[in-house]
Amino acid sequence: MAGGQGTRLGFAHPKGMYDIGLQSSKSLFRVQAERIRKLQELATKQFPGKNGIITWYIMTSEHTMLPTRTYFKENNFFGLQEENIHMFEQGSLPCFDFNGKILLDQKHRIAKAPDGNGGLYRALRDSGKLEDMKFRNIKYLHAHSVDNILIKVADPIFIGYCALQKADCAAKVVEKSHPNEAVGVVCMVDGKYQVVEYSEITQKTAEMRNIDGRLTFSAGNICNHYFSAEFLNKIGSTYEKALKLHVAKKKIPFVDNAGKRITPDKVNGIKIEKFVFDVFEFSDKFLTVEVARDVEFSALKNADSAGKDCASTARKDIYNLHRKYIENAGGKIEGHVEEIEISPLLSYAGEGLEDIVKGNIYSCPIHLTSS
Ligand code: UD2
Repeated sequence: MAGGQGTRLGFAHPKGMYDIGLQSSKSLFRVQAERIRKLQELATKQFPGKNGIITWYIMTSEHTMLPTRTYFKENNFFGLQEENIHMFEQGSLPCFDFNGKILLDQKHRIAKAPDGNGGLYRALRDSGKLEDMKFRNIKYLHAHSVDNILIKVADPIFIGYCALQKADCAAKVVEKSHPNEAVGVVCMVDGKYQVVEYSEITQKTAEMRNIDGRLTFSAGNICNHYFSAEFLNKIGSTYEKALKLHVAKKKIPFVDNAGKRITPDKVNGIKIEKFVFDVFEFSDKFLTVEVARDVEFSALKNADSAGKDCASTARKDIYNLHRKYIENAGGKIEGHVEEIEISPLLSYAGEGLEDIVKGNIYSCPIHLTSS
């Protein structure tokens, strides 16, 4: 899911193009592409004679489609086969002021915004991707936000577990760190699995704790989901129309009555969004899988000035995880821990490092590459 506008980050290009400042200067898209390459290689090794192909469907929006496409082309699809990368565009919805009037972006154009990451289902259907999945005999899918630097793209363990359990839909969660963390919570509402988003939960509910002191609603959603292709088809044909619409109050540039374009400095209107997790309630077999935050979740949402969910925290989380990978494989790191990077082309999730690092003593910066 790469159709968001990335306003909090303040980056003028699609977020996937962002370089968080690793030694390799790899962008989020490149890191993800290389994880897919490595996984294909591991799959092919594991099942000789079979062609381990992972199809990558990338949802973009009106503003991110062209630059994303150009970026991939210019980078030669990061070594993946172009035919296995499919970009498709999500829809958009009009923006309103607080009196319900549609805002104008230009005198001749209404203000519109992407229809939220829940636009995924309609866009998959209308762009023919559901058909493509059938054609390719794809049965299982992994969907994730573009901005998690630790994302285990197409995680074979998650997908395999969900498939074995015959789940039609699943969510990875991490334990929510504090009541106001900007993650939804997976829970049951009136007997149905749902996510109550961070922007919609009441403070009182967010703060509820069990006797042991842990948050009552602690299953933090990390925008990391599994779907069976069958379920996506069911959503596309039946339930998509029933998806809830959510309201987000935002600063929306508009043309005023005098024809002047205004960029407001405070919230002035409403964007309407669908949320990707709103299909959970239509699932017949829904699973949540709790994962370790330090291994799987570090989101890039803000500029560094925010001090959280930003490039410097993303880098730090990569350094810590890759330090563990080296130590678990029998390597030692002396001195200050910083700037440790292992190329995804060398290791997808810490595997296969023993032969390279065992018995070695490293000091930072460390950059392990595949050649
Ligand atoms: C999302 C989750 C939240 C939590 C958090 C963790 C939703 C609705 N909320 O909140 O519960 O898991 O992530 O970091 O999933 N996107 C599109 N099209 C759109 C809007 C967003 O593709 O119209 C993509 C966006 O590019 C990103 C992902 O969806 O990859 C999440 O969007 P966000 O960053 O706006 O979501 P956030 O952080 O509010």
